[in-house]
Amino acid sequence: MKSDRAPEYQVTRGSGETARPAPESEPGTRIPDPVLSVVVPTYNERDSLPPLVSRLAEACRALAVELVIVDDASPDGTGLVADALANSGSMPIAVIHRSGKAGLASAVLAGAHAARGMVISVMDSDLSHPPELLPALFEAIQRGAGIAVASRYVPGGGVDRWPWPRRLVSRVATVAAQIGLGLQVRDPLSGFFAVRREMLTEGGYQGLGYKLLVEILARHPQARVAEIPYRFVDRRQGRSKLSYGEIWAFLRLLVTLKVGKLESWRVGKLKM
Ligand SMILES: Nc1nc2c(ncn2[C@@H]2O[C@H](COP(=O)(O)OP(=O)(O)OP(=O)(O)O)[C@@H](O)[C@H]2O)c(=O)[nH]1
Ligand SMILES: [Mg+2]
Repeated sequence: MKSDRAPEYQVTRGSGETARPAPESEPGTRIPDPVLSVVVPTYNERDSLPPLVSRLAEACRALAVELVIVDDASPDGTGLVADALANSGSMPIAVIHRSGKAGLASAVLAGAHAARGMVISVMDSDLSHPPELLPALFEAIQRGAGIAVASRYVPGGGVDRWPWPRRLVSRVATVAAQIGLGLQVRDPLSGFFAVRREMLTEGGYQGLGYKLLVEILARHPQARVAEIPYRFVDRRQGRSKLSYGEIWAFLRLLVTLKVGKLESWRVGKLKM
């Protein structure tokens, strides 16, 4: 799916928009626009979303942050839970309701278009990604990194409670992306990262499957990448949405990006 056509969705912004005073604001002053937008795609994550929001609000107390939840009409009612959280006022939350399951990468791109922060962080809603790392990702961008990756595969990082076949698939896919696209990054398949907003709203993304970071890295080979270690925790609630279809989408994405890379190299040579 090409993601630069106008997405069909409905955005609701909860009362939390005005409920929490921003850090350093005078009592009674208007909450400033968020500097960090955290985009969280959800599909059947009813039980993990409330604890994620509490941990995220606590971890980001010192930042002007908004949460953008992108729900694809989850049959378990996650969208209603998201609306209730937005109206609870615990933090600024926007909820995007799409009409059906359309994939994680396209959900992130839809969230980025609705986000108002100058920095966008992306994370899963199943508590595999610790929200306590968000300030460090944000700071890495503030210090000049183009892309800040929460990385399982740098010293200090790792994966908890994954069976060996899952570890193997992750490692093989990582090496395929590194060799196939010439990426130096140790964890190019991470689903937990931060970038400047323009990097996600510039248009032309394939938005295929799960691995949006691979596409961002391939499109921005000159970007300075900071990798920050974290331990991925396997989900305890809900079920994985990773399917053979997603693996197939990943392979298609790699081939598309590789062909695009060869094409731009060929065009560059012809011009010389
Ligand atoms: N909006 C939306 N969210 C999705 C879609 N597919 C997956 N997600 C969300 O994307 C995140 C990652 O999906 P997961 O199923 O956790 O994938 P995973 O982390 O590779 O697999 P496990 O953690 O092992 O279950 C979760 O927050 C999902 O709810 C989708 O089609 N649309
Ligand atoms: Mg997960």
